[in-house]
Amino acid sequence: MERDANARPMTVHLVNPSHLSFGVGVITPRWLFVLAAATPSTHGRPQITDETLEPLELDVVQPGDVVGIGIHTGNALRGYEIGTQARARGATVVFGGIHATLYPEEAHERGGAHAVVRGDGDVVWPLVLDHAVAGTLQRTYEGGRVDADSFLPARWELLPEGRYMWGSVQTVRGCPKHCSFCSVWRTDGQKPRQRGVDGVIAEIVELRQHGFRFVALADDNFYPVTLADLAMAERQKNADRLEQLQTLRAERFELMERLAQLPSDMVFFTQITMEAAEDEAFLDAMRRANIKGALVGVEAVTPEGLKDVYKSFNDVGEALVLRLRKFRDHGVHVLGSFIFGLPSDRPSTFAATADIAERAGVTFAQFVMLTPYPGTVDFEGWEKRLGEGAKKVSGIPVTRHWLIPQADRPKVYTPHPVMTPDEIRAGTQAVWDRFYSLRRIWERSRCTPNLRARLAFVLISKLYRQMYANTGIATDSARVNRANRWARLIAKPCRRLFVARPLPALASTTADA
Ligand code: B12
Ligand code: SF4
Repeated sequence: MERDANARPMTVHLVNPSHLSFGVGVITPRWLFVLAAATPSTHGRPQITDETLEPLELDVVQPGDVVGIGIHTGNALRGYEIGTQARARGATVVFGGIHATLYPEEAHERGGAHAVVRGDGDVVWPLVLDHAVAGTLQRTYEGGRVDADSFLPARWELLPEGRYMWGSVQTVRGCPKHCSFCSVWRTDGQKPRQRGVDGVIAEIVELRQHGFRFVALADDNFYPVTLADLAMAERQKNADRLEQLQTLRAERFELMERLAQLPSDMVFFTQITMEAAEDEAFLDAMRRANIKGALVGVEAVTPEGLKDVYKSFNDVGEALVLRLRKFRDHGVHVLGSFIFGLPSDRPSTFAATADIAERAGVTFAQFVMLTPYPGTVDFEGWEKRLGEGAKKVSGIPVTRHWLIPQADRPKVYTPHPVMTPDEIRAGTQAVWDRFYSLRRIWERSRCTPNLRARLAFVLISKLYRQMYANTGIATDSARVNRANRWARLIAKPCRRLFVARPLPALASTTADA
């Protein structure tokens, strides 16, 4: 049905669901501000709600409004709750994001969706809004994988004042690897879609103008072309491929040169494979560019563990320690990401992993429990194995674990050959406790230049642990609530450590400076 021309103008709401709100957010959820940029001005100023800050006030949603909800697997259930409530208030509900891309029907069945956008929203969103106004909405839209040239810059002027610690700018989407637990290479593709340098720099300059000194480069893999890839193309005498790879690599260096020209108080963080340790020129360019930290997917510290996850390009043992130290030697701090619960893990794996993390000098670490995420090779095998016999919790089969109410949701899903779920959970918790003990944090804080920075380091380490470990691993709700309260309390003072004086007059960098 077409909208009545005399009706009040509709409002476009964009909602990032979360069942936990911390008052302050660590990283800006980029999709909100990209979709805002894709919203034509004829539809007014989009209303943005990030529930990691505060829950959505439903009263703001009026009949005839459009509510766009972006979901990943972990927040899908809360997203469905919002969608159902918004639809009951007479709004048009549209879902998007990785989870809706994988399960569009679920958003219809459980989330009150009028429409679902699969894939990237940058190009297709204006069409969806036009159809919503005209009353001609389709059930599903294929946003596809848009070219890097079509990635929209985020509308940072819509950021709420003083709520986030880090800005986020994506420089490349997609990853050439094929890890078994990861959906990126299947949904975003294995061909790196690398954004032009000017667009990336313009966004970062804008964020610095607003007082953001810390920016997460929200990339899947900041090192999409390895030296081994170049050597292989040369060996195969594949001139086209070689040229393509060389261009991508050259653009990475160009980006880093431009980052290096920005105010020296800026700090960047990215995600990268440990292969970059082979490439000293790249690491040196990262240091000059103030890319001071990177999440490195270590995943496992044994050859069997790496085989489990199809990640044989990683190292183990002493070679692994040396590789990780290489980053640190080049001024790039590592946030090591480790997985527990792999089939080859044994009770001794927990301590062995903690040892390696410490010896390798990683500055931060996260220890996640193997979770079969939809869209991954692991998920498909697991779902098939369990079949109709999958155990049910609250009437929901564990193969749809994201639909189990948060309070009853188990923390471990993949059956393990020798450990019980409780053993895996307790082992993982113990490693978090060990790595983030005050004594160890204090030792690690030596990497900072002065006492003030050391204290800041301690605070941030504690916040990280509360936000990501206790709220995600603990099964007892008292512990989760305590962690949530703690995180709320320390998040505000932590934010102050990240912001800088706004520089409204900051100019962009130039290619030939
Ligand atoms: C940066 C990042 C992070 C950062 C920052 C998160 C943040 N606050 O933004 C950090 C490191 C904190 C993080 C944490 C985690 N992440 Co993460 N993250 C990413 C990453 C690399 C980029 C996200 C991003 O900013 N993209 C840029 C925006 C513009 O793209 P987008 O979000 O996809 O949105 C586009 C479309 O999806 C669509 N769209 C999105 N929403 C909507 C809504 C509507 C209405 C419409 C029309 C369209 C639409 O349009 C957008 C523009 O094209 C993605 C991978 C990826 N390539 O997206 C993983 C990814 C989202 N993360 C993932 C995971 C698993 C996690 C963790 C659970 C990891 C962990 N074990 O701890 C946590 C969860 C934290 C949490 N509770 O949210 C998975 C999600 C898989 C899944 N099925 O849910 C992804 C896909 C990576 C992967 N390995 O598979 N992550
Ligand atoms: S885990 Fe990292 S390296 Fe592996 S496919 Fe995903 S993004 Fe690429």
